Amino acid sequence: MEQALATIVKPLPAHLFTVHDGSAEMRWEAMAGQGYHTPIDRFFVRNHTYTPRIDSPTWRLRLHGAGLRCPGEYDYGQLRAMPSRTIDAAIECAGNGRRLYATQQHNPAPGAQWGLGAIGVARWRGVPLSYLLRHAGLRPDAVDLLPSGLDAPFEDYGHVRRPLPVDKAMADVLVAYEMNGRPLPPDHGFPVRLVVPGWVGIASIKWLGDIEVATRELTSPWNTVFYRDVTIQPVKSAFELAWNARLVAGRPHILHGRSWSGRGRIVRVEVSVDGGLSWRLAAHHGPHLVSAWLPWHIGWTPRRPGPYELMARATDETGETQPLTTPHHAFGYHFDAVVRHPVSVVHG
Ligand SMILES: Nc1nc2c(c(=O)[nH]1)N[C@H]1C(S)=C(S)[C@@H](COP(=O)(O)O)O[C@H]1N2
Ligand SMILES: [Mo]
Repeated sequence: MEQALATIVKPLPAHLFTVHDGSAEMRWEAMAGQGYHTPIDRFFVRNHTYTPRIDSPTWRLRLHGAGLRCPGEYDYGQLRAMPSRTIDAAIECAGNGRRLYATQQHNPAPGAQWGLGAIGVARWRGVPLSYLLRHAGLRPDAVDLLPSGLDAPFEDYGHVRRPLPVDKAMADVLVAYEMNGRPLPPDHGFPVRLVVPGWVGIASIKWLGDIEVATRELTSPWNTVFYRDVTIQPVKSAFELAWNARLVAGRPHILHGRSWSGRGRIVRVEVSVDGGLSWRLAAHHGPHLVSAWLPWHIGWTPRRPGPYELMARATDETGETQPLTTPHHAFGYHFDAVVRHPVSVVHG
């Protein structure tokens, strides 16, 4: 539990999480048998420094900059009294799957060696950012926002902050204060975070303290040094199984998984149990939401014991399909290739 003391507040039991430096990845087997949403006790945490403890009665959200006619401050009660919206949306780190550049493409990328567990889907409730911006008198010549976090500055780069174009801000971004029906937990941004559907996780600034609204394009180290040229999350899939899971030969199994894309709904998922020689369509179940994931399943009765590689390949509504290999990325972002998930089939 020492690492939890250092950076993350919630418990990080080894059957739910793998810890990387100050961050914690969900184990995919922890989604087996769960409902549509990722429970908070297993939702991944990505912190640049550590989870701050913020006191909601004294907290304020400051809106300022040349793009607003009525800059000002909002307290927690004011935000909670405004019209709210609820959305089911994924938050996924741009570096999710980074380890696979090394293990599957023999070309490691530096950074936290996430497997596929740096994603979660939650039910978020809060104030539409569009409502708040109109309330603060958004000017027609506003171009970019700069939402900034209240966590400790990261190295010499200052507070975690990343420009957000006004068009996206007005489209579907939420200033969220609830996650899965409860106040945001400290690790996920209490009292308030942004939820930016479909975009790289860094856009969803936690522990929101202020938003500058500018009439020119803005930059920060989080779009010039880190997470440069990554915006919308590509299509990916995962099995709800442990890495190297053991399955008994000669018995019917139902393989469960989920697929998602920042570009839109998933329309097709194919599964191969023979290293990609043949593919079968998986069956869909559960909601089919634009900013979240599609749960699916497929039957499999492995006949012979031995090592196998399970593969799942999804296609989204824009026609984008997961490739078998993906171009290398120096920072290890956007690993979207079909993942070869090893399992061992054992005698019953
Ligand atoms: N203020 C602040 N916001 C932040 C971060 C951070 O370290 N500080 N990490 C970002 C990154 S890189 C990701 S992937 C998501 C992770 O959200 P989660 O920890 O709630 O899963 O939060 C983003 N928002
Ligand atoms: Mo991230």
